[in-house]
Amino acid sequence: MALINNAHLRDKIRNAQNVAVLTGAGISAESGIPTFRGENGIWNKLSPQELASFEAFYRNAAMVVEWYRQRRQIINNASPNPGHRALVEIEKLFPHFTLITQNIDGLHQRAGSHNTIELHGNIMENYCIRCGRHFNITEFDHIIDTSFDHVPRCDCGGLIRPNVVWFGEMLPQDALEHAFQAAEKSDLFISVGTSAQVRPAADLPFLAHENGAMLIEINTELTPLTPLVEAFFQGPAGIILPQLHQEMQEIRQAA
Ligand code: BJW
Ligand code: ZN
Repeated sequence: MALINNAHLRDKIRNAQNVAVLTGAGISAESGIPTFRGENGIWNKLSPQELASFEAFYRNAAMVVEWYRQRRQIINNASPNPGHRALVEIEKLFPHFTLITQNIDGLHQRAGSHNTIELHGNIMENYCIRCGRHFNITEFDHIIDTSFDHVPRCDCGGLIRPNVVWFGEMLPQDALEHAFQAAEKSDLFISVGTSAQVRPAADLPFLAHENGAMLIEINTELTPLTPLVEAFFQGPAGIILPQLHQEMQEIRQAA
């Protein structure tokens, strides 16, 4: 059965020049990376404030870096899934395409997406909070393993932290500006696998809508965004996105 059976949406897809996509943890779920919230979410078991905040890191750096090390291992062993790969193909159908991700796993880039904005950083990067020096994973792991208390410290004495955005922290300015511009300019905005609760990322589809974009949402569950969208495709991103790509391609080729 066809996904796109709405004439307005077909027209929009046929004529769209600017497409923006926002992804969240749900797109990587089928790669075996746990989501945050929801049935199999990691925060059903662990409180976010205890782990994804600067206060938590400052209080118990060893625990927080160990949590990130475990997640890094899961991500290293994971591969992009058909959902990530379909977005690589969808990118080729439109003159201007921006992929905005909240994920820190780098799977979009590994799949081959080009114009990608990482709003919440990348788990593979680490830096010293005092002097700003960056450390690659090998250096970082070596520092943790040789530290007497498993707390990673730079030569300058500063703590070394993952380059991710915790609650209460500003998002990278450049990434955020580009994301807002892409959302504002978009004719079509696709939200994939995000609970649409964490701001400012969650504001992007609303901004796109206010500026005339048509919204598509792909999620296994309804979210606060669902009432606003033109089309809600309920199901796993790894199944829906390849089908959406197929149908978008047919519509664009017929144009
Ligand atoms: C599938 C699927 C499948 C499953 N296929 N779908 C205004 C009001 C109130 C509070 C705030 C506000 N503005 C800002 C705040 C505070 C806060 C916030 O938004 N809080 C809300 C929770 C209320 N925001 C911030 O603090 C942000 N900073 C900020 O605003 O700075 C300015 C400021 C400073 C000081 C004071 C006030 C403002 C920063 C947010 C940083 C978020 N960081 C994290 C951790 C990153 C590092 C790490 O990974 O460890 O980012 S939190 C976590 O949530 C992570 C994610 O990127 C983010 C979003 O989660 P996401 O991707 O949506 O995942 P889930 O798990 O929630 O959802 C998965 C979805 O997939 C579900 O819907 C499933 O159904 C679906 N799904 N399988 C398709 N196969
Ligand atoms: Zn330093």
